[in-house]
Amino acid sequence: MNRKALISAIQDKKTMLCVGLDTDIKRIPQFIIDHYEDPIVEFNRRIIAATSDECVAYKFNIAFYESLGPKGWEALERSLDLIPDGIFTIADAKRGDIGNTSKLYARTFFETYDFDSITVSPYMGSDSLEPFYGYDDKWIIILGLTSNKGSQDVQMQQLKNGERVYQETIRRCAEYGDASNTMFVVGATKSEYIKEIRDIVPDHFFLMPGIGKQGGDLQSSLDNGMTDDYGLLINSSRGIIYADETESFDEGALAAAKTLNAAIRDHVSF
Ligand code: OMP
Repeated sequence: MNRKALISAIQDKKTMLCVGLDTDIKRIPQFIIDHYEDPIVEFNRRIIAATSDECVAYKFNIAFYESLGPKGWEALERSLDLIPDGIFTIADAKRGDIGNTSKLYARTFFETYDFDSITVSPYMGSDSLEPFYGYDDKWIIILGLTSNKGSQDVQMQQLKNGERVYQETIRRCAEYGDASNTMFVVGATKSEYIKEIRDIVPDHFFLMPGIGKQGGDLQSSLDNGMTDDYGLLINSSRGIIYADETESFDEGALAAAKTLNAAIRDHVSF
């Protein structure tokens, strides 16, 4: 999906919500486990059917699928096929390796599986990300300032030039591609830093996880991160897909998505 289509989807649906399909076999209601051959696919099918009018993106955290071995990869493929056209898809795989290996990661998620985007770690530098750029209308989502506590350990460290590691990382990585094929992960739990990151990369989309279970602040994330083109994908995973763990979990997910969208629309005019 290209940038224009993504922006149009946000405008049409009046939301920048991304639903995270972090589908944990241990949290799937028992009746799904008992009655369906592939409980992950059935759970995702119901969540997608309930929420697809309420979001512009789905993010598959690959760990939840690959941890199940071949059945997990099959469930990933079948679930990806269930995403309606016009919705942006993210392989949250956080890959990155020497170029020769990254080429294969790119092939996995952009060819074997037809995702619109992949999350990548910038730690190994430009040659590790370069192979992901060889595709039309595909996106690279680079870890910028992550939502977790451990982001202090390296990302927040100060360099000799006075910049923090995450600032230097974002500045450099912005040069590998451009705002039509590159996004940055910026945690919603880091709202005090979002404005300065926005100053470094005024046009790039940010993928913002951390709303909901991690305690990120929606209002300040929107206030500090939005651009004239919206510029944000706001992710919520557990807060939506496990909002209700009963048999009517899909209705619970829809209600949670609507609540989040109402909060977004309170602050954004589409
Ligand atoms: P919830 O906390 O359940 O909404 O899930 C957050 C999702 O975003 C998980 O799939 C995380 O792996 C992912 N994530 C973060 O939580 N923090 C980050 O800094 C980056 C990501 C990510 O790249 O998506």
